[in-house]
This record gives sequence, C-alpha cells and structure tokens, in this order.
Amino acid sequence: MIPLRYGAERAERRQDPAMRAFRADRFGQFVHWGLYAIPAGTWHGRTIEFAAEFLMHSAAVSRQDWAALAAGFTLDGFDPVQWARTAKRMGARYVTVTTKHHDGFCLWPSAYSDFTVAATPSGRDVLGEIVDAYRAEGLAVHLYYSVLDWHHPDWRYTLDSDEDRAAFDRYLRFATDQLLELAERYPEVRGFWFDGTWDESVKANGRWTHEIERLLKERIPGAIVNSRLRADDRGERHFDSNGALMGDYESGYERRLPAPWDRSVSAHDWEACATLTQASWGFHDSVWAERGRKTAAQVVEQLAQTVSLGGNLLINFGPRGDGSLAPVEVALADAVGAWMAVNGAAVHGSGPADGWDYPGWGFYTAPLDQDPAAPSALVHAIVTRIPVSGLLSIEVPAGVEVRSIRALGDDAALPFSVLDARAIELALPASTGMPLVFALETGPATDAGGLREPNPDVALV
Ligand code: JFZ
Repeated sequence: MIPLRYGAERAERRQDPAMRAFRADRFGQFVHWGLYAIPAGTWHGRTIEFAAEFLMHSAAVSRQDWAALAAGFTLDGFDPVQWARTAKRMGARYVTVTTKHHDGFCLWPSAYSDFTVAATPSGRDVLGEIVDAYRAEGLAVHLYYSVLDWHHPDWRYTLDSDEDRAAFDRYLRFATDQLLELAERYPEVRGFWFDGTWDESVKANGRWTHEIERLLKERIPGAIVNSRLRADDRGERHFDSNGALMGDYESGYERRLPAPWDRSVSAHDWEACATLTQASWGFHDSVWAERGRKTAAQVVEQLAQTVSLGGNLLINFGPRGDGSLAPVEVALADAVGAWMAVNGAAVHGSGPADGWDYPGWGFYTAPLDQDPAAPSALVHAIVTRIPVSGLLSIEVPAGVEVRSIRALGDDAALPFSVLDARAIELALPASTGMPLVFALETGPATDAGGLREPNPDVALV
C-alpha cells in the first residue's frame, strides 16, 4: 500500500440512504445548457463538426466575443417545468444540470463572477428555477461544475512557474467560493458532478479535490460526488494509486459502456453518460449532429446493459438557445417513457442478476438487495436481439429453477419448454421494435433434472 493523504475515503461502497436512492434510480437526465446553445456549433457561417459546447475553443473565439452572447440569452422558450415533466415522463429519476461549463458562464447569479445570468436580459436565477421545477416533480438534482474555465484569467493548464502556481491558487479559491455558494444557495441538491479536471494543474492539486469533496459533504450531508473530481497525491485520477475508487461512484464511462459480460465493474458504483446526438452535449444545429442521433430503442438497450452491470445511465439533452427543448428530444423522451411505463421495474430498483451470465440476446437484471437464496426470486430478461428462430433459450444457473414467466405489463403466464435442468426455451412474440422484458419467477431447484449426461464434454457444468 502506497501511503496517501488524498486517496480514497473508504474501501467499501456507500450504503447510506442517499446513496441507496441514487443507486436505485438507475436512470438520470443530463442537461447541457449555456451560451453555446445560441451559436449551436456554427460561428460566422462555419459549422464545426465537434461538440457545440467546445465552439469557443474550436473556433478560437475571444473571451470578449463569446461573452457578448450573453445579450442573446433571453429565455424566450425556457420552461423548466416542461423540462422536468419531460424527464419524469421519460422515467428519469434525477437530473444533472450544467451550472458552469468550460466557457465559464454561470447559470446562477454568482457573487464571484460577472459572467452569469445576472448579466443577461432577464437577470433571472435560471439554475434556481431548474432546481425548483425538478424537485417539484420529485426528481433529485445533481449539479455539474466544470473546473476547467476558459473565461477566468487565473485558470492554468500547467503550472510552470511561481506565477502560474499563484494564479492557479487564486483560481482554486474562486472555484471553492463558487462551489460553497452553490451548496448554500441550493442545499436541496443531492450531489455534484465534476468535470474539466484532467489537466496537469488540477492533477497537481489532489489535495484540493479531496478538500472540496469534504467541504461539500460537510455543507450537504449525504451529498454524492463523482470520481471525475478526484486526483490523489500522485495525480492519479478516478482510482487512487492503490486502485481504490475516489469519490462515491465512477464516472469514467462516457459515450461508451463496459462490455456486457464484464461483471467486474459491478464491484463499485458507476454511472455512464451518453449523448443523444452524434457527439455533442450542447445543442448542435447541424446535419452532423443529427446523423448519429440515437433512437429510443438504442437508449433503452444502453440502459438495460448499464443496469445489468450495476451502473446508472445519464442520458443527455441539449436545450436550444431560447431554452426550449428540441421536439426530437421530447419525442425521444416520450418513446423511452412509454417503454419505461411498462418495463420500468427492470430498471428502477434493479441491478445485476447474480449467477445469470450474459445471454447474448439481451440482459438480465434483478431487484437490488434480493436474497438469492429466497424461496422465490425475480429475474428480468430484457431481450434486445430476438433470435431469428423466434426461440429464446435461457440458460438457468445451477440449483435454480424457473417457475413461471410473464411479459411485463401482462399478467398471463407464458408457456415455456424445459430442455434440461439448466436450459429452458421460450417462444417469442413478434417484435414491437422495442426490447421485450420478461419477468422470470425463480426458486431453488426441486428436481435434479432427470438423467445425467454421462459425457462430460456434452454436459452443462
Ligand atoms: C466532458 C466535457 O468536455 C464535455 O463538454 C461534456 O460536458 C462531457 C460530459 O464531459 O468531456 C469529456 C470528459 C471525459 C472524457 C471525454 C470527454 N473521457 O473521460 O473520455
């Protein structure tokens, strides 16, 4: 063990009520909204095929020109209640919203910056309205905060001189002030989602990442903080130099998921985040962004894979410059929501199904904290790839038997055939274009399964 002062806080996962609630939620909405939604990927007629929230950087816009966008932040179509209701209909149980992205613009009237909503025509506390609207719908709120800041004069990427170190210390003081300000203004939030922490300057300040996590948790007991904040004494990120997770859950999966068979990830809490567009988090008004836009079936498939591996999925929405949601994203939310309304039990409050190996045709999930030795247990089979035969073969773990199968949303027991002690087969209904979910009622096997196959090369183990 390498001795560390700023390494992981604990070896085990958190089991307090806030963390258990976060884990059971499984599905959250990410919202990236800021000035970048106004140019939406195009600067002076040039469309840049890269994330819209990076436009200031990728089109080399000066601080001053970028700051002038604030005059156009008019909130003409901004309806946070509609945002919150859309997220709720989709089946999301929490939202993570950008308070300040890399461009430094603050969605709340921060006392520590002049580049905030206070300097826009409405002067409204946009963040406060968002927090209230989502809370009113019963969703938990997490605040995204970028440490990287292209606006602040004291931000540094590297610390090459005493001057750099002094400037960056001032910067960290500013970030601390802002974060404590957020905790004070919005004490009802459940957590903080840090970003923009990958530069050498931050990695050399593991002590600050450790301290800010402590301070936020002191102000908001139970606050949940992602691993992306953290660096240890040696600049190791997410996992410390001894391999232990820092922060409360791993937030390294971005626009990718662990392999479906990689059960090792469920040893700790994690959350993946994904764009709906090709690769832009902020609203990008272009053919490029639309080309890769995800369908509801793809989102549900990612969600199923995530839950089967013990993670949460944060799916991103990029409201437009006027604050309105793009109709295509509302339609997506409703299509996912229609599926969740029937099949949500396989997601909310669910996690990996112990003993049930990745089946290839989809994913298994099971209620969290279910006793696997209970006389009756539930397993959800989420079918994302219907075999061309129309027959689903289900490999049953040793010592377990499937007692009944029904489709979620339908009480009728479905007939299935028992192939042997370890395999059953189910005839599938025609595809609806969305994943099918079956609830398997299982229990300890009562029957050894007839004659044993004498050839060990054939026998199932
Ligand atoms: C960051 C931001 O730069 C981006 O604008 C967005 O907010 C996203 C959620 O986070 O982008 C990243 C961060 C981490 C990785 C890739 C892009 N990563 O770990 O692969």
